[in-house]
This record gives sequence, structure tokens and C-alpha cells, in this order.
Amino acid sequence: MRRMCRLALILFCCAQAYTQPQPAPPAACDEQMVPMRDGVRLQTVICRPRDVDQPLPILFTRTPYGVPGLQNPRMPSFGDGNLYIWVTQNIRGRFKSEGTFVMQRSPRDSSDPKAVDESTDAYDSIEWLVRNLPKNNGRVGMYGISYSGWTTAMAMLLPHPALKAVSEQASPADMFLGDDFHHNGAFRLSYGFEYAALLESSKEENTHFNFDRYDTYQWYLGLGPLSNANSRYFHGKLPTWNDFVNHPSYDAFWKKQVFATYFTHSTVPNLNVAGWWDQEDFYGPQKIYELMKRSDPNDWNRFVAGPWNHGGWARPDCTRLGPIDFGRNTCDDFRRDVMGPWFAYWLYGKGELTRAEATTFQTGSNTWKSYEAWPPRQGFAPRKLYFHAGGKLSWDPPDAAGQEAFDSYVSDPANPVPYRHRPITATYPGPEWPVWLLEDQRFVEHRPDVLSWQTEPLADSVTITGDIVADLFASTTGSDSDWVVKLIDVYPDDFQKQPPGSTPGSAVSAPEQKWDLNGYELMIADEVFRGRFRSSFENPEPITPNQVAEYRIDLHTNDHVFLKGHRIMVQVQSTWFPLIDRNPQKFVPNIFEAQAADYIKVTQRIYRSPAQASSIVLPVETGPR
Ligand code: PG9
Repeated sequence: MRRMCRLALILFCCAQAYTQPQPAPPAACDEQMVPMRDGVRLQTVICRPRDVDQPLPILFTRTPYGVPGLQNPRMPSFGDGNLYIWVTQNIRGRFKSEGTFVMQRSPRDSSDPKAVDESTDAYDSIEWLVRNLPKNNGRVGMYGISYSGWTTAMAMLLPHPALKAVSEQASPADMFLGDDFHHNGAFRLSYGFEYAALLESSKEENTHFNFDRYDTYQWYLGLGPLSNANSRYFHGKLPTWNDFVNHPSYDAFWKKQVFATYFTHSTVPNLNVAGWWDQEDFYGPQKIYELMKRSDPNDWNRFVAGPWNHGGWARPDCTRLGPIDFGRNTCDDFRRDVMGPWFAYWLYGKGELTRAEATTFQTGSNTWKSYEAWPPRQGFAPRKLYFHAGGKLSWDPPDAAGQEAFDSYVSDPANPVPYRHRPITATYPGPEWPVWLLEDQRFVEHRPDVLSWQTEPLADSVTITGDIVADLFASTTGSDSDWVVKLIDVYPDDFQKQPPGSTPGSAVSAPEQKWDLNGYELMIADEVFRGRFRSSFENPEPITPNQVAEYRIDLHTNDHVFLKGHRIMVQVQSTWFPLIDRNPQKFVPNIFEAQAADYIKVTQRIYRSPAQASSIVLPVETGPR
């Protein structure tokens, strides 16, 4: 396996520290081994702005990816002049931190006084920090993105009294239902494989798996059945891969990690942050916010979402993502108007907590919006866009003339649909992975195993704000199957008056010239559902071949305007490789143990008759809120 390269380092460091266009305040850093209740010591870097005498609050992040170096550290800055002592800690078993690393260590049995977990480690660290750091004001905030967002969420299960506020950002909430490792039970092969190798090949570093093919589509296809991963490469040595193999359904192993299992009520003010194009943990922050809101008598939870990929809001400039220009640096907006005031209020007692319950950047209109709830309770109503013959999508339900109507395709695991255009480079260090959700979906539209339905060009803009659900009526000739649904904004053919290269002498290399947005198919929402779990995630069952079943697939919340002249499109397919492992399409008890012969070609049907009217249900704006 290959050592971590510089680019990936930048990626992970970005996920920890808020970078900023303006110079960071000069800081002095020092490393401490902070003792936990069981004697294990955790590597902790503490940075304090130089020449500042006043007591400062502490901002604390816990990560598995490595603490920053002591020289020229990048201090967090929200651009509001408020200073913090910045503390970053490696969790157990990573780098110089003692103890054993456990991927998403499950919360401890609280009746065992000796048991430890991420919440006791956060508690013990905060206790040590407030007692030992000179000139701290006794107030601690925690924040972090993704894994560090999750350690932040875990700290809320045993909040230290000095922990005054947190910001959980892109934390996974459930690794079987919606985050990094599975979606609706479908295994996220490339991510699961490469991430297990990244974290568990070595304690001292992040290690990239050494692919011997540039195009990992080809490599994963060559891997064959998943059982070859251990026999050829991991040899049973990666605990996380073994857990995937041993827990193919939603059993106690997965439920033990799930935040919902332990959450009882909101204990600390929490700013939940999500990115609309988060390629890793989009479900998590929405779910955690939803759960915490169920018992939040002090109204301590807020929700923020913007046009960002995974952790993108920590980057210096977020004016664009992939080809899309949002017209303003939305990360600066977020730091200055949301995150800065959040910690200033709770850790400094400055300002007022005036921010709305939910603050989202509405794409399409490219404006910030505020809502009284998330998803909003007023001003939006679910409306169905129905599938019709000839690839049409319409607000009108199918009529009786279309009885028994369906569209059909053959899904072949030997020739799966690539999830992004080939060559598919390794997940890390990228740089394609972080922006793949914004790829132009025309690259697969012509495939016979990808079905598309679209509206006419819209006479008026359509605003959708809230939860999107696909309601599929589908059958397969097999006994297991995946259903992938993508909601797409199709740009008009004349969107860009001057597409790249059309102007004599135009500089094709200028960033704004690189992308051809004419007719672009931009994915707004997407999800996969593994058919064996349609009745229960705990007890998978074969699908009855050729029998129509209804699949209601949650595409999660969004805030987007399909502008006048654009079209709304839905695509359906049954493979998405190697993002999702290939479903053999023949039911086997454990797909991780399937044999090559179990992988079969099947014929899929998507129904659009009055009784079995497949549709996408959109939260359409109905009027003033
Ligand atoms: N998405 C990453 C992750 C979080 C938690 C568990 C496993 C992976 C991350 O970016 O940290």
C-alpha cells in the first residue's frame, strides 16, 4: 500500500481546520499527551494566539487523521476577530495516541465504570484542558467535519459542564442506512474498501491502497466477488473489512454505532451543517438534526446547508463547485454569518442568537434562505411528477390507456454503469472524487441500462424545498436488485451564450471557460435502495421474480430552483459501479460470500400505469410562507 501523499494530507487537514483568505493570527503550539481515565494518553496539539493575555475559550476537535504540525499551524478564523485556543487531538490508536483504534467505536456500557468510548475521551480531555491550559475562560466548543463531526456528536452523550456549544458537521449518523459505508443496505464498495485500507493498514499514517490499475472501475471489476478482497489483499487483517463481511444486514453491530440508539434529549447547543453535494455524509447531519429536534426544549439545535461537497465549507473559496458558479463565496458567508456568531455567542457571550432555525443556500436562485423548521412546515407541499411513455415526466398522472405500461432495461453485473466517467481514479487523493456528484449525467444517458424521463422546458421556475421521495413500481426477473434514482436539473441547450471554444481566441483554460454547461445534466438528489431490504433492513428477503413491488426511496432534503427553461429529469438504473458493489441479482444470504456464478443478468421493468404510477414526489413551493 502506498504512503499518504501530500494532496491527501491537504484534504484531511482541510477537514479539520478552517482555512481563511486572510492571514491567521500568529500562534504558538505545543504538543501534550493528555491522560484519559484508563491511563491511555492521547496526542494533543494546543495552539494559542501569540501575545494575547486575555482568557480565551477553547475550540476542540478530535480526529483520526493526524494532528497539525507545530510549525506555522493554520488557526481557525471566522473572520470576526474573536480568538480561540485551538486544540486538536488524535483519537485512540491513531498516530502517537495510545490505545487501540476502533472504527466508530460504539458507545460504552454505562453501567461499567471502567468502560471508555469517544464520549469519555472527550469528557476527560475537556476536564484536563480547562484545568491545565493557562488563560482559558472555562468555556469549550467542539466542532469537526465528518469523522471529527462524529466525535463531536459523541461528546454530546456525556457532555462536560464546560462544553457550551458544538457544531456537528457532516457527521455520519448511520453507516448502514445512509452514510459512508452503505446506503439503504447497498454497500459502498470503493469507499468502504479504500477507507478501511486508509485507516487500518497502519497506526502511524493514512495509507492509500496501491491499485495496479489507473482506472479503478476496471480494477474492481477484475476483483470479482467480494470474497476475493480478503483472499487476495486484506487477508483478514482489516477489522473494518471483516465487519462488513460479517454484518451484511442491519444487525446489532450496526445499531450499536448509531447515534439514535443513545440519544435521549439535546444536552448542548448544536449547529448541524450539511453540504448539498456531500459525497460521503449527507444523510448524517440531516438525521442528527431531526433526532435532536425531537427533544430540544431549549431550542438548541440549528440546521445549515449550502452548495458544498464533503467539508467544502472549510475551504477558502466556495464561489464554484465543479462547473457550477454560485455567484458568491458561500463559505465566507457561512463563517462570517453563521459559524462565527454561533461560537461568539456561546463561548464569548457576544451578540444574539438571532439565526433562523434553518439556514440554507438555495441553489438555482443562488440565495440564502431562512426557515422556521427543517424541512419547512409551511409554504411547500408534496407534488408528484409521473413517469410517462416516451421518456416524459409530467404532473399529470398516467391515464387508463397506458394500463400495464412500463419501461424496461437489462441490468448486467458484468457491464455495470460507472458512477462517474471513466477512468475512475482512486477515491483518495482524488481530485475527482470530491466533485463527482456534480458530473454531467449525459455521460450515461445513452446507455440502454439507464432510463431517463424528463419534463418539457419549464414555463415557470419550480422551487423545491424539503424532502424528495422516489416512488418506484418495479419488477425484476431476478430475486434481488438495486434501484438507483437520480433527480437531475437539465440546463437549456443555449444556457451559455458562448460555450468553450466557440469564441475565436477564447482562452479554454480559464476556469469559467472549461465547462460546457449547455444542456448540462446536474444531479440535485440521488439514492440507491437494495431490494432485498424492502420489507426489513434486519431480515433481507428474496424478491419474487416478475412481481411488481413498490419502493419508496428517500432522496433526502434539498432546496433548489429548477429555473424557467430548464427541464426536470429522473434517471433510474440498477448498477452504480464501483461506488456500490454489484448486486448479484440472485438472492444469496450474504453478498460478501457470493460466488462468481451467482451474478446474473436480469430484466428490469419500471411501471407507469394508473395503478402502478411511478413518480418522484417533490416538495414544491405553494405560495408565501
Ligand atoms: N467520511 C469520512 C468518515 C467519517 C466517519 C467514519 C468513516 C469515514 C470522513 O471524511 O472522515
